[in-house]
Amino acid sequence: MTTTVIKNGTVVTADLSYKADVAVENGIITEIGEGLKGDKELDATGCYVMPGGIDPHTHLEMPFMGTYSTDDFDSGTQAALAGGTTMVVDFALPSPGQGLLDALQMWDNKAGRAHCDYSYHMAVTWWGEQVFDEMKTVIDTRGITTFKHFMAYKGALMVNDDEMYASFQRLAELGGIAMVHAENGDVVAELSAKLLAEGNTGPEAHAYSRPPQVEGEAANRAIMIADMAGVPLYVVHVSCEEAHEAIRRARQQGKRVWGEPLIQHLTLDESEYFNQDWDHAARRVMSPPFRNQKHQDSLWAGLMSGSLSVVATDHCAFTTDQKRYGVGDFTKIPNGTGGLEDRIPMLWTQGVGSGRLTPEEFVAVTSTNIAKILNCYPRKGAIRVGSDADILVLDPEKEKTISAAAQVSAIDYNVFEGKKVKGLPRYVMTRGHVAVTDGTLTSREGHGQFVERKAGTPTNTALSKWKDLTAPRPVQRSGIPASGV
Ligand code: DUC
Ligand code: ZN
Ligand code: ZN
Ligand code: ZN
Repeated sequence: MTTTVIKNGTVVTADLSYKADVAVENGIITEIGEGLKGDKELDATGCYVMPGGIDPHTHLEMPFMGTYSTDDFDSGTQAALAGGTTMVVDFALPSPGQGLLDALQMWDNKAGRAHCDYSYHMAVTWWGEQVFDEMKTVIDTRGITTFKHFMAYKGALMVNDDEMYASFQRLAELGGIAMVHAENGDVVAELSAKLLAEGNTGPEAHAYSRPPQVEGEAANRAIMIADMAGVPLYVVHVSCEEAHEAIRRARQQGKRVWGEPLIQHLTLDESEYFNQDWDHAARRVMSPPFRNQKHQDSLWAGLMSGSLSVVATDHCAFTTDQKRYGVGDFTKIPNGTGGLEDRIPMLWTQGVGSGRLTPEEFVAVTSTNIAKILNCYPRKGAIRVGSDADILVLDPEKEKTISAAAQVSAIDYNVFEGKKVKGLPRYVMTRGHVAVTDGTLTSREGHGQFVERKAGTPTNTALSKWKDLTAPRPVQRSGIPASGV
């Protein structure tokens, strides 16, 4: 068996930093110490040796808003590795009426191309007895324990409060974790219709249609419903003070609630939508939209104080041509931005480089915290003997200017274009395989493996039988292509 030793670096974990070599054999970290020898040696002099990034929020080749997101498990996971991320967690998304297991089969077919390890969250896009039943199978036999609920995208992905409450209760008894996309979909639909009726058709109207209040309201509501159901809650893409404040308060009260800001919301603001050309603004249309400085400061404060736990990307990349589906009607601009390749360098530069985060805190919010939340620690998110050798060797002196021309992602622009970053991968290792050496990719299609996760202890055993909701409404789900949502 060949042993690879990463030599002369500083190991950084979420707890502490120390000088040591790291030996890897057969995809696993086998020894950490000084003066280790191997068949192959990687020089990490002057570098930090840390757990590879985990991005718990991606949408690869996702059917959405009449098209598919362009980065798939092939290009998306290469982009991840190029940027120091060694595991992604993608959302398996059933079309309304489609079973969970059926949707997972579709995701398995796509994910076979992954260059790095991956897991899934399951989306609950509709509610029915089949979903109730299959939740147990998904958790017990597939090792998927996290279920996301869209409180927005009315008429397509959105679930109502009674459906959400029922689903949360089911998760509580199965030891799962509820996740929410927190935006009040009813209010967004009203605001969007009003803006369009008044002739506001451009991408800047997208931001006006989703003010911070719609997010704050939904985050509060989800937290209260989760509390009543007794389920832990993970709030994705927290973009504003209103949602952060709700999470902060819940945590202070001892509720198991986590918040996930995105690198985009931390580093890009709403000026990207205003007085810009159509393409520039549309390329940055995502939900929630970018906010102002006050909200960005709140998110940074959350990371620094620990009230926000994880930095993700919501990587959902559409080309300019796809964005142009929304010319004349901002509600038809596919929502989503890229970030997989840039999360680590951007957060290192603007977080550690600015002194807001220590290197250890950086490791916590890019890798270790989410590995713990998702119950795959210390296989992932750790530099420990026995852990998977998913390793980022980061050179804090290496610099570049981000540019679409040089990116791995398959789209034709980059929302971070022109940003200078300092702190880039020298080596990236995925389960022992060296996938990046100084910007050169040597990853392999299909190398990625699915990471199963175990459920936690049930948090509420009171309600376990399927029950029809008392007042089922005819929910109109229109305009959904048969292939997706
Ligand atoms: N937001 C986006 O911008 N894209 C994908 C889904 C989402 O919630
Ligand atoms: Zn979302
Ligand atoms: Zn998302
Ligand atoms: Zn190899």
